[in-house]
Amino acid sequence: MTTSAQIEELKTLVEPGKVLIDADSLETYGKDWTKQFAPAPSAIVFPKSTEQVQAIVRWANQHKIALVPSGGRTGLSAAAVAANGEVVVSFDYMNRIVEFNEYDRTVVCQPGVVTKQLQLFAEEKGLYYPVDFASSGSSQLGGNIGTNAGGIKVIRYGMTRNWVAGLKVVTGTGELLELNRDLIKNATGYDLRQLFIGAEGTLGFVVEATMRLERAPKNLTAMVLGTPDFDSIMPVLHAFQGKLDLTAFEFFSDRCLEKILGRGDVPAPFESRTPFYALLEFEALNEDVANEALATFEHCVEQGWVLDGVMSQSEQQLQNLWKLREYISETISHWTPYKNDISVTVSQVPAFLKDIDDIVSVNYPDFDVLWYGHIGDGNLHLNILKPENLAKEDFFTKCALVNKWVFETVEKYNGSISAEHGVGMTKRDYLQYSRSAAEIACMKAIKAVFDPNGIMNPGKIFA
Ligand code: S2G
Ligand code: ZN
Repeated sequence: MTTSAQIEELKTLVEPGKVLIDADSLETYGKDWTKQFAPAPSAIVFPKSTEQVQAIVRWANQHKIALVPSGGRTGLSAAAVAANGEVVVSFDYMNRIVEFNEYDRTVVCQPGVVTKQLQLFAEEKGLYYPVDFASSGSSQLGGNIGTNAGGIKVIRYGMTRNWVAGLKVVTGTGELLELNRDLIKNATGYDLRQLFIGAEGTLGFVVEATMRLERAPKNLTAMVLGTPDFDSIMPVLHAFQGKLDLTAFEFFSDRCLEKILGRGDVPAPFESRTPFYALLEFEALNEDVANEALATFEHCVEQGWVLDGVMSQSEQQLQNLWKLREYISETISHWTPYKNDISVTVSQVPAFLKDIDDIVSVNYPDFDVLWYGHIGDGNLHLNILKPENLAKEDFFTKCALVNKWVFETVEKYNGSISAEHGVGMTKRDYLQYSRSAAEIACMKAIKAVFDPNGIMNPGKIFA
């Protein structure tokens, strides 16, 4: 635990009032969206500059005090949870968009810039920041980079790492590294920038990021298609991918739709109900593209892969169709769900999902299993709602077994135990299901290079 003398010293490194130790602040800033770990930091510090971050890291090295980076606190792997007396470094006051480069189509941002803030800034410039997900209204770029956030547009635009042109990080020794210098081409050895993206703050803290922007998509149009079973979704994906340049291909089960319609604020996509739904999106650049989409829809109906469907005819309808998918996570959070975020190669998705569905339904037939996710990039979100009559502890004990079955199945399919939410604390004990011992040894060697005293978000990714 940090001593009061050390806290007093910490206060001298930042502006007045930028170190908090009251119970509410410790509770609020010591956690993220996971619920398994009790937040217990010793202090929250709010730097306003790179120099202050460097001073904090040097102070932490001197006293061997662990630091936990904190952004929007929307993480789902407990990577931003401080459960062991660490000092939380919040980037809330490093939240400026510093510079826009029209010709480079890049924006220099501080880590505390909210994802939605960058998206809106890009729109004002007639451009587009294409990494999007349900929590973009409160997540921060520093956390998006730390997790290598993915979301709903990965099938066309890739993950956060595809959009980082340059990165300034403060390493675990307090050194400032300026990585890649915003260059498009730079063949001068290891691309160290990529090491810090997805490292969950365990190698260093992002203090500035130059983000690339894309041309704005035109006339985005969505379709929701009802399918008779899960296996029909992949031929639908294949059919549409062969004809259209998709910007998204998502799926969700009818149980998810049931929960969404129960909200009362989102209209059903169409009259009928089907076991599964695909939501796809494309740019209807002209009449031909829209007709191609309709022809492909007809083909899928003829093949029996699709039973019903709708295409958005307006921006409002586009938004309403997206709400069916984007509201799922927040809506079902009321049932304290067991959550998992896994991925396999797209071709293996049907067999993989069937294996897991069979295991869970055989062992726990009364479990309410909800499937949804970014099936176009092989990323599935398995959620199990806690049965009313089952105590939370008993439910999560049973779900620990589900975890084991899920990760054993992931290993069998050479998949990832964490597709986009990161490892944090929730999955650090299962890393071996997706990474070899040799890989883990290399990661630990890299950690030792950048954080020799092990003060940068310790206990995340690996214990
Ligand atoms: C999604 C959000 C978090 C979750 O909706 O795509 O990544 O798993 C998720 O509910
Ligand atoms: Zn997701």
